[in-house]
Amino acid sequence: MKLFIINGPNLNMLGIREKGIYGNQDYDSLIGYIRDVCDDNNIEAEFFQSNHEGELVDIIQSAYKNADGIVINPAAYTHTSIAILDAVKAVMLPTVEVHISNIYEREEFRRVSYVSLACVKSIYGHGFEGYKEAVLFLKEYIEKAEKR
Ligand code: CA2
Repeated sequence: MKLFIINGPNLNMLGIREKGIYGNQDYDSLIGYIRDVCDDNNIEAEFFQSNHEGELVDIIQSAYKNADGIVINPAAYTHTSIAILDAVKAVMLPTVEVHISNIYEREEFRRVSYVSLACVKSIYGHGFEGYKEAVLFLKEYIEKAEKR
């Protein structure tokens, strides 16, 4: 089973500022953490991070025929991007949205998530652990779908 793990703008800046919201671990620690979860569960993972909306659309499109599922934190594009929503709809792969912070307990503008409309699950406010939950959820979801 292969998953694409996609992170959006500014997540490469984790651990540098806003530690109260996103914690003090950096982006490389996040990737290391998810990689360990995937290795322990026999899941192949490919990691992507981009600060550019169109590039994120290209990455999502490239998951078509190259991955069994997607874990995505579109970061600020969560709240604005119909292009990312449409790309996730287009590839028709089970996709889980993850947010490190609880987007429903912050500013009003963060309460809208376009991408959630195309996701089988949304996880928010669980820190890095949310990515683990997303990976394990997708593993079970994809295995169940394969048996049908
Ligand atoms: O909680 C999340 O995971 C977010 O997707 C993170 C985004 C934010 O725009 C979303 O509303 C919620 C921000 C990504 C990281 O931003 C940083 C800002 C300053 C310092 C370090 C990272």
